[in-house]
Parts: sequence; C-alpha cells; structure tokens
Amino acid sequence: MVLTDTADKIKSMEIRGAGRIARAAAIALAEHAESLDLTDITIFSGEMKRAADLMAGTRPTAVSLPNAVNIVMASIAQATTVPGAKMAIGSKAREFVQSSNQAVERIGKIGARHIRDGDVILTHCNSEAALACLIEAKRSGRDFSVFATEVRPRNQGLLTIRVLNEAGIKTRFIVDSAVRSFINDIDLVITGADAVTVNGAVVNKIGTSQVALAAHEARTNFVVAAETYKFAPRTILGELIEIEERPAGEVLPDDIAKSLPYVTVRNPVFDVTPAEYVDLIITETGAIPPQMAYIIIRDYLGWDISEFGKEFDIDHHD
Ligand code: RI2
Repeated sequence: MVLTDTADKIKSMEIRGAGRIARAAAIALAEHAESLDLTDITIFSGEMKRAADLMAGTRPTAVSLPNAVNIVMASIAQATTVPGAKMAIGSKAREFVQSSNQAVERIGKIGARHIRDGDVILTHCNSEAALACLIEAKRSGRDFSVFATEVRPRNQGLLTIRVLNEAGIKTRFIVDSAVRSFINDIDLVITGADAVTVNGAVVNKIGTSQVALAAHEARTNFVVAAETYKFAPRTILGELIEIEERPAGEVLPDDIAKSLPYVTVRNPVFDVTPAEYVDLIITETGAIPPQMAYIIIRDYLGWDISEFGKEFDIDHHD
C-alpha cells in the first residue's frame, strides 16, 4: 500500500530531505485517495484525514511535511463528491510537486549569484536546495571549491560529495568536528533548512548551529537555502518545533551499548540556529534577511497574526 509504504520509507529515512519527504507525502496522499473504493464523501474525507495524520506524523521536525499535507488536504475541503475530491487532491499534489521542484531550481539561480570565482564554500548535510546553488554556480562557469562535512550519524555528507563529484566540483570531505579548523579558509557557508520559525531561527541538521557559531566568530557569511514551504506558520501561535530524537543505535551499536550500562546515548538529529547567525535566507521568492520570516509566513503561506484570534477564540475589533 502506497501510503504505509511511503510512511515507512520516510520514518526509516529511505526517503529523506525536507523537500523530498514533502513531495513524497503529497504524492502518497493523492495515490491513496485514488485507491479508495468509497462513495460517501464524509467517509472518504475521514479516511483522508486519517491518512494525512499518518503522513504528517512520520517525522516531527521538517515543517515542509505538514505544510505539504495541509496544502494538499485543503483541496478537498469544499468537495461534495468523491470523484471531485479525488480529482482535486490529485491535481493539488501534482501542482505542489511541480512548484516545489521549481522553487529549488529558482533558489539555485538566486543562490548561485552569491558564489564568486575563487570562493571556498562550506556545506553541511545533504540539502537539495543548497546543492542547487552550488550546481547552478558551476553550470554558469563559476570557479569555486567546496568543503562538505560527514554528518554523523547518518552520513548524509556521503550523498553530498557524490552529487558534487558528479557535477565536477572540487570538494574536500571533512569530519564534522573539523569545521572550526577550516573556517578561516571558508568564504561562505550554505546549508538547507528543515524549518524556519517566525523569528527567523533556522532548524536544520544537527551540527548546523555549531557551524553557524564558528562562521559567526570568523565573520564568514552564513546563508540558508529554504523554500517558502519550510517556514513554520504555527510558530506564530507560539508553537515550538519539535526536535526529532532518533534511535541510539544510529550512534552506538547496540552490542557496545549493552556492555556499557552507565552510558546512555542522546541522538537529536536537528538543532536551532538563531537568526542573528544567519545572514540571508534564499527562498524562491528572493533572498531575505531571517527577520522577514513573518512576511513569508503571511504572504506566501497565507497565515496571519489574526490566526491567533481563530485559535484562541479572541475577537478582533477594527
Ligand atoms: P532539502 C535534511 O534532513 C537536512 O537537515 C537538510 O539540510 C534538510 O533536510 C533540507 O533538505 P534529513 O531528512 O529539502 O536528512 O534542502 O534528516 O533537500
């Protein structure tokens, strides 16, 4: 079954990356809707709500996931028939995937303009959006090189160096803890994001905030490549982004852990980089300072401070 299959693949990180999981969830919901042999719109909507909750609950941190699920699910709110709902959800999911791919491409074009000949760029983890900037810069003839981190414990850096190698970009592969040793050789840091909060803080792969701290100390520009659907609307309501903590076995093999009864492992897989360490967020609508996060949430995701009123039952008087 597509729905549970996709959910399992997202949980196990066979499908990973904030943009990829969002697109996979959108498609899985559309295929699930198509597969339902139901005629009653209320029962159909209830089943789709269950499916949406399942998809949104697979991983807690990347906001692209619930944003994609909400965008797709909003398409059936007004549907009065099952065929109508199936059509609406299918076209919304395809539209989301297409606009997501276009967003990454556009970010690449904007981000590439920040890369100059001779630059040394550092990237952390494996971000399609960040890589799009590097690949586009290479495609447009820019001569630069990259430092890529290993990204313990899941080693997403291996994915990154393969992509960079394929693009013919000269790359040095380093362990995560070597970042500060090389930071003075770096002209620009580019990472992706799993979520951007209303105050411009960036939630990304564990280690990103240490990279940002080192960059800040060295006065090295730190740029984040993030599509608008990675901005977190509910942070307006004071909701915090949950940081996923994955199994201990990803860090320390179970047999070793068993032999060390006084040792426990902590494995948070994301961290928060405060806005003051972020110079620019490159979105598909343009490069913005992190302090403009609210504008993105309001103008591109359709969320306003007035959502407060709805959620907390406060009357707004003009
Ligand atoms: P794109 C990834 O999370 C990384 O934290 C990466 O920076 C971020 O998603 C954004 O990726 P994980 O799924 O959407 O590896 O830019 O835990 O590809």
